[in-house]
Amino acid sequence: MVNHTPTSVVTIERFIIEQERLHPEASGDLSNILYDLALAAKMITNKVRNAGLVDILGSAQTENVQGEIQQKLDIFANETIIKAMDHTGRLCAMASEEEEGIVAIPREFKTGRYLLLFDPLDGSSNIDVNVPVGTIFSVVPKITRGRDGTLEDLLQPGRRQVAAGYVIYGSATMLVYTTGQGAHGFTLDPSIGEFLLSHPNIRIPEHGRYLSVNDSYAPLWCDEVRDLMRRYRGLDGDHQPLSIRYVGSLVADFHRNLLGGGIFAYPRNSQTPEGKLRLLYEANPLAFIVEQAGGLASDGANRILDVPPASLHQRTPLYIGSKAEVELAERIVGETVRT
Ligand code: P6P
Repeated sequence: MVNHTPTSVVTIERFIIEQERLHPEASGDLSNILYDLALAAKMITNKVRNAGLVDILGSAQTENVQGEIQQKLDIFANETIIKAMDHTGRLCAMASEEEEGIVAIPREFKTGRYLLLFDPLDGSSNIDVNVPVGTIFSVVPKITRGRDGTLEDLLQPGRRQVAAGYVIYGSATMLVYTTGQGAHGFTLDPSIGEFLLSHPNIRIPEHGRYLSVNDSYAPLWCDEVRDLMRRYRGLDGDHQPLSIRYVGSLVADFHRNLLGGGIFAYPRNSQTPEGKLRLLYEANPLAFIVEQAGGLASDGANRILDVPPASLHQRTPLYIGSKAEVELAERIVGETVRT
């Protein structure tokens, strides 16, 4: 007989408060940013779930409706986060994958001493085939004077993040975040509308099980990257072959590897010489989380969290996950990048 009674019910709000108590000097602003993000995640969850339904209803006009829904979903998620965050007095600016420039705090609202950078709905093209998608967020402190956040405040290396996390809208909705005291996962219980602690102190296995990479780019990779992928597959006779798992949704691939051990690789290639994924609101937040879980994140030569940003939507190659596999990538690929 399986006992379904939860051992202990810890809501994300209670967990955040307990984490805050570890820092008597804390003002509570960062905690409130996390609460507000959890609220936005619940609102986006609701819309993402419905989109699937409407999609079926809208199958007569598959192309238009689907296109609009995808665009609506991206825009809905973007607007939901902005509206949840812009009036709280905790932020002095935001940056979004959906917005070209800085998202300023309206003049009528107080500003605070943090900035939020986010990808509101990564992988939204997967919605119409019911593949998990995700929201990714990063929080950095204001380092300039004056009311408003500036580009200088936003362009800080990942090491300066004070919080980071993601929401995965999968078979369940989960929120995983860190404030530098470990990485913790919460699962949304839709019956009560609460995120409950389900994965405290996540640790990523040192050696991976999975390899997440889009092989179709192999002809565009340099020889060193192809050599690295052969080693991940055990074709060099020295390494245990990794199982291939590639969903094509960064948050879904990252989350599986975080819990089960593995490496997600999106190398630079001749079509995307800077890489595809974004440094500030995709690689940096996931790198903060994976390092807190005992893993690593690299661009092939430098740790992601040390890369100095030059622009808001800067792209980067990304090798992220279990320590052993990222270190192998740096050994094999790093020389090319450095020379
Ligand atoms: P490719 C989705 O479009 C995304 O930004 C990430 O979520 C995902 O990991 C990647 O692109 C997939 O890219 O080139 O393999 O289709």
